[in-house]
Amino acid sequence: RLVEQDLRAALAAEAFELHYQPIYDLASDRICGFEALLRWNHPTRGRVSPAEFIPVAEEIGLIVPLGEWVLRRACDEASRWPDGIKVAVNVSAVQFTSASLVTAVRDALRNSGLPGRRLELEITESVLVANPGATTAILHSLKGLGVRVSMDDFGTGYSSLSYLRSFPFDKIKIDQSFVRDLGGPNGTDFIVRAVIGLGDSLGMTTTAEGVETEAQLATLRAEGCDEVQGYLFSRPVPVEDVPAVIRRWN
Ligand code: G
Ligand code: G
Ligand code: MN
Ligand code: NA
Repeated sequence: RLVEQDLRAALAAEAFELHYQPIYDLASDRICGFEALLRWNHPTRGRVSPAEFIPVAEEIGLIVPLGEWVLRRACDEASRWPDGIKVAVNVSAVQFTSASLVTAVRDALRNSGLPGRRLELEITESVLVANPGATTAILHSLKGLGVRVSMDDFGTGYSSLSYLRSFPFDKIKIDQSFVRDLGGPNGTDFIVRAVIGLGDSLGMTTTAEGVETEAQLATLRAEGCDEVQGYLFSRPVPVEDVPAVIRRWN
C-alpha cells in the first residue's frame, strides 16, 4: 500500500508526468487527438500505475490538486500541438463532483490558451452512480466552456443504458475488454456492434480502446466505429514524442 506522504511529496516535487496515446479517426485516417495518462516515477518503487495510486489519492483528498495538475499540464502541452489535435483527460469520480472542477477547467483553458473544443474529459459510470443529481449540472457547465465529455470504459459499470439516455455525453469509449475478445468463438462482436449502433442513434462518437491487431481494426471499421486507440497505433508516449507520432500517421 502506498504511503500518503510519498504521493504528497511527489505532487510537490513534480514527480508526475503525462504520457499521451494517440486516438485515430477512421473517416479521415488521421490522428485526431491524444489521451493523457498519468505516470509516477516513485523514488524506490519505480513506475507505479495510476490504477494503484489514483484510489489512494481519492482517499486522502489529494485527487483534487493532483487532478488539477493533470488538467493544467495537459492543456499547456496540447496548446502547442497542431490545431486539429485534441487532448482527452481522465477525471475521477471524486474530482468530478468536487466544487472546483468547472473553475479548474476554465482556468486551465484560459491560462494555456487551449480552445475548449480541443479538450475532452473522460468520466466513468462510477461518477454517475456517486452523484447523479449534481452530474447533470456539472456536465452542462462544462459544455458551456465548449468542452466535450466522454463516457469511459463503457459497458463495465452499472446501468449504462439509462445513463446514456439521461446525460449529454459526446462520446462513448468502448472498453478494451470488448475489443480484446472480438472475432473469437465467444466473440464480443455483437456487443461492439450494438454499442456502435447506440452511439449512432444517440448522436455520440464511438471510440474503441485497446486495439492491438489488424483484424480488430478491420472489424471495427466494418462496423462503423468512428475512432480507435491502442497499441496497434502506439503505446502512450512521453510528450516529446508526440510530434513524431503525429508525423508517422498523418
Ligand atoms: O495507462 P494506464 O495504466 O495508464 O491507466 C490505468 C488507469 O488509470 C486507467 O483506468 C486510466 O483511466 C487511469 N488514469 C490514467 N491517468 C489518469 C489521470 O490522470 N486521472 C485519473 N483519474 N485516472 C487516470
Ligand atoms: O480506463 P482507461 O480506458 O482510461 O485506461 C486506459 C488504459 O489502457 C491505460 O492503462 C493504457 O495504458 C491501456 N492501454 C491503451 N492501449 C492499450 C492496448 O492496446 N492494450 C492494452 N492491453 N492496454 C492498453
Ligand atoms: Mn480513459
Ligand atoms: Na477505458
